[in-house]
Amino acid sequence: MNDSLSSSVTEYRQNGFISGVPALTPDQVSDLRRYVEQLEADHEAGAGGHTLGQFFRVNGHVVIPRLAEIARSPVILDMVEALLGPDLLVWSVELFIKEPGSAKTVSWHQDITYWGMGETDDEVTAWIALSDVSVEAGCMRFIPGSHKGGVVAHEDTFAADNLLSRGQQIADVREEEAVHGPLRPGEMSLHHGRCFHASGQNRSEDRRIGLAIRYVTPAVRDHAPGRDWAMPVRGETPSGGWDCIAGPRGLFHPADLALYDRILDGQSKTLAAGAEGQVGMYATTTAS
Ligand SMILES: O=C(O)CCC(=O)C(=O)O
Repeated sequence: MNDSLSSSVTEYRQNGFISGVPALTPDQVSDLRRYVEQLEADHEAGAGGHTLGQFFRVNGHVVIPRLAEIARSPVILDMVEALLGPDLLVWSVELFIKEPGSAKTVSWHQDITYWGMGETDDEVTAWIALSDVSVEAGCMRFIPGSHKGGVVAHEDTFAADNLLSRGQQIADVREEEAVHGPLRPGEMSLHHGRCFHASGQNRSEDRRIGLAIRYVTPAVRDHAPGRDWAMPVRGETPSGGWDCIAGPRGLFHPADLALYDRILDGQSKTLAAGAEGQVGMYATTTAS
């Protein structure tokens, strides 16, 4: 591992996040943004009974080839491998979009609270900026070191302007310790599944667009309940635990849409078990 990678790993272990890591070139990022916005123009109604917003909300990599392809980018995988080891799978790909001037925010939360993965260290989110994600545009804020404790209590607020569909939030956060993670287009941050994080309103004049890729290792399924699905992207394909998927056959291919529904159904059951009967995390949300 080179020096810069190894100091990023040290920082991640200490703080539970790192920010400002190069992920996509200027050409790649403008190409990807154009692609996402063309999808919005051409396929807003979605497919297979789901809106495009639903596919953006969770598991977009199952039905949108381009999102699966980005999750296989060697530059991103090299960073993730340094954090999680050589065997990697993609659990979900999601878009977090805040329109200019919109009131949407994300409350303080820990990602893995409802994911049926226990308190694992073997999950990380790579969040890639497709626009200028400045403080003004509502970049993420993190509480350094918060991943070192367990999963804490969250309450569901179902607040209309919260991009998390149950509006789950941690009641007791020492906001004064928060660190902003602004990103230029093409940069990424990586955060641990137990790291407290949140984001504010987009007060800039451009859309604020982030692509979140959730990576896991085979070990996440060792003691996890129910079934779960993931797409192997590097190293050994697990022989058990995960239901492995290959990636989309084409944009909104009927077989992938059927798989999407099976995954949503299975994951909802896991979420229900992990959340003591509360479901609905994967309901379609509007991100404007
Ligand atoms: O985009 C945001 O502001 C929040 C994203 C987030 O919570 C996540 O990727 O886990």
